[in-house]
Amino acid sequence: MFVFGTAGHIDHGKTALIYALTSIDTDRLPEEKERGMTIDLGFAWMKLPSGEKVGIVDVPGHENLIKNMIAGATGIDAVILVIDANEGWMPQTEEHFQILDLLDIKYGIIAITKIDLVDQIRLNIVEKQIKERLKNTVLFDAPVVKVSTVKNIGIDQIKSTIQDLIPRMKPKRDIGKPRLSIDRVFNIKGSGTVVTGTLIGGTLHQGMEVTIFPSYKKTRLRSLQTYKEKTEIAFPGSRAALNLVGMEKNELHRGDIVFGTKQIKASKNIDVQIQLLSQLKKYSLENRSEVLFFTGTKEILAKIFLPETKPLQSDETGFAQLRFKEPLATYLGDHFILRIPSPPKTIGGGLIIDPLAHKHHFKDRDALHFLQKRIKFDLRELVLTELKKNIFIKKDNLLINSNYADSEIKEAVEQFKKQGEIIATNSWLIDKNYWQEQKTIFMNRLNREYELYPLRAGFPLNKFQSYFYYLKPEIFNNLLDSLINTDKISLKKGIIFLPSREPKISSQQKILISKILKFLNDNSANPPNEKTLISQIAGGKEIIDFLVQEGEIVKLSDGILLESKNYDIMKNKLIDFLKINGSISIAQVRELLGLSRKYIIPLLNKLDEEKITQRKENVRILKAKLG
Ligand SMILES: Nc1nc2c(ncn2[C@@H]2O[C@H](COP(=O)(O)OP(=O)(O)OP(=O)(O)O)[C@@H](O)[C@H]2O)c(=O)[nH]1
Ligand SMILES: [Mg+2]
Repeated sequence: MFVFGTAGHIDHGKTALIYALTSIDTDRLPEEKERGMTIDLGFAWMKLPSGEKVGIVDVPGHENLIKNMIAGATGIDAVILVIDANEGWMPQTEEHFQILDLLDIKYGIIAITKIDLVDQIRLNIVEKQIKERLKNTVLFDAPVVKVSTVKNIGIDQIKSTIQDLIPRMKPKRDIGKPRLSIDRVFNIKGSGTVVTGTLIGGTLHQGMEVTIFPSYKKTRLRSLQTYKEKTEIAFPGSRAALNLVGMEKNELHRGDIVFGTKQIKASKNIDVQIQLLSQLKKYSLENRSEVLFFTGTKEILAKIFLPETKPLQSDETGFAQLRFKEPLATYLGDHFILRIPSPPKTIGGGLIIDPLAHKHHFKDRDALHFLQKRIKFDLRELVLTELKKNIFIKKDNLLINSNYADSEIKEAVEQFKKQGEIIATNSWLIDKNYWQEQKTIFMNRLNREYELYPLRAGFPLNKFQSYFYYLKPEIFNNLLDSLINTDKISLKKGIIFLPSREPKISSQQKILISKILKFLNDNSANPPNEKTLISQIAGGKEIIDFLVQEGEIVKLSDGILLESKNYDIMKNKLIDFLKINGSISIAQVRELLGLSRKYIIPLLNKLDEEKITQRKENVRILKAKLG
């Protein structure tokens, strides 16, 4: 499926040639008829001798209508460059030619028209002139066909030349990401709203759900046509007309995009490489200047940010960030054209290198290195730079706005994973250096905790979860696993510790520990509170904290301390009671445990806190499902 586009100066016979080839008059507007010139894009198609169909986009030649020409030229595979034998190479022949070059249209046919009006000598001169201009360009070897639509000369030859060209052309790829930049919107009585465009990136089929950008409205394809024929499926590279369910004409515009993919990402900043035209006179592209940006069928104002303060000169190539007032959904590798409004002229074009760029000023040299690495469009390099930029990214989002298939991206990622260059969790990909950094931060934090609390064996996991608040839980858990699996840390009962770490307890402290435990044991019916205990045992505070941490003692509200085994005994008695009786009152607790009232409330509160019991009016019932 290929689309050819016309190009050339006003009145050189583009529309007449397309009519001669296809019997379709692409000048359909009344104003076009009246003025005898093409104003907006025209669309036709033809069947080649082989039976294959090709689409044709006819563009206007008038210098004020260049923006329509650009919209028409963006989706084409090959050009029919039309040159009037009488007039030869004219200003818009040149401008169109430059635009085609910037859009990287590699294939074409040169049609010298109106040969009925010139003699052989003139024809030779024009042909020589054209060849001269095409030297060192991709179209130098393009076939030249001399035609007259009036005398029906060369028309069949154009057809056979198109036929011959096709096997040499590279078809548009199907990467499973269909998108169609809208070039026309109209209403068909009885059917509703129809949009047309050149489909790229994937197939569209009848009944499929699509999303319109920038409105993000979802709609369904009621029906599709390619080359005026109803079809169930449209392939990349074909001209397609889409009948959209439930969309009004005024909700859709040229420049909007129909996406067949579910996920659309857009940005107000894109990073690009700009190529300024070599023929620019007295023009340089200043930092922070405003230009007209064209991509797909979209036209929008862009503000330019250059890495250097000095402007970009004619014929120079340079990186830049472009900023827009509204987000654009472009893809890595998409082409664009730049123009200035006054005096109106095309100044250059280029390639999109980062369609989802962060706002930056190139002050950070990394931004420039990033672009330098990507300009080769090597997928492996793109994967690595993308990850480095994002640090971590959802697997499905890696290079989502690119002209690569998911399977190609996955394959590159797999290789890097094997080499340890990329860290992957279930749904995330993480930059290797960043991952290493996080591990170091984790270990430093842990060591710091030991410095602050040398007596503690370890530290609660949730403390670390809050240190790493900026990591997605899935990533944090993977970090943890990775540290555990490499024996850097241990995790037991929600406590993180260094495997090598023994609590540093002096013999002095050991004496204190047994003193405290004995005290608690002796006073189990009348447990002390923390304050009294500390006042009786010098240096007790640190030891009590340590024992609580170690789970040797339990601290109730009001600072009441119980030996853990004592607490467990009471807890089990209560549970057994509740299993049989369903509920327990305070008086029943006192009877069951032989505890005085002042301990009962804190004890029950602790059990509530542990989600073993819960309060119901004046009694406690079991909350936990206990086997
Ligand atoms: N004598 C002669 N006249 C031609 C030939 N082809 C086109 N013309 C005339 O040239 C004029 C312009 O032709 P179009 O086909 O409208 O030119 P165009 O390139 O489409 O013009 P724009 O779309 O406005 O850029 C018309 O009056 C045509 O009849 C030809 O082969 N011989
Ligand atoms: Mg025309």
